[in-house]
Amino acid sequence: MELTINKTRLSLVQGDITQSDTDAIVNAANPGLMGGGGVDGAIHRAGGPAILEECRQIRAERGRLPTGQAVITTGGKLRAKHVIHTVGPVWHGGDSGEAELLASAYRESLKLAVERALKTVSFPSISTGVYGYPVAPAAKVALQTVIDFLNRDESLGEVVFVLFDSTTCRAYETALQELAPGGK
Ligand code: AR6
Repeated sequence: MELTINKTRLSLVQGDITQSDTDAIVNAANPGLMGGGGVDGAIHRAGGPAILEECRQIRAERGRLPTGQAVITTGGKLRAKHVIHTVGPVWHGGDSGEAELLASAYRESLKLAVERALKTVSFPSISTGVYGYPVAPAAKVALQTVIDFLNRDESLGEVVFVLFDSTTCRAYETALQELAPGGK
């Protein structure tokens, strides 16, 4: 499914984000930045040790990465030249600021991409795996945040959500149809 928001193509695909050839892919990391399971593990495995080495340096200089913030490293051996590492919120029932923190993770990732003059970015579904954020509300927050950003910033050419499984992909399609009717 894809549509145009202001000047930018926004698309939803099912797949493996490690195979994405956008300028950057976003990693659903944790504050330690030393890798983990899920998409984080897959990105470090596919990208090789150069990513972890840069994460180590960032960690040594800045300490742990707070939830909702983002940093950028090389993409190592990935097709994407860069990885933007962000930390989504752990789901605690929805009354602990989860939606705002999740929105911040998307916004800060997009800001970094724009600051580095990147044109294309892929996102996974941040927080909806190990961190337990229910996918329907997470999809709404993710898409609304990206749409709001693209309505204000015209420098990105394409934003892609690369969704690993069909249930997640369908949830994002449903949310996008509600937020921006007219996509195909
Ligand atoms: N491509 C795209 N999406 C993927 C891939 C892939 N290769 N692999 C998994 N996903 P999760 P979180 C999907 O758990 O909830 C890690 O241990 C997955 O199916 O990766 O933000 C970190 O180190 C799900 O839809 O991230 C943190 O400790 C989505 O990616 C913690 O997990 C997010 O699931 C972060 O948890």
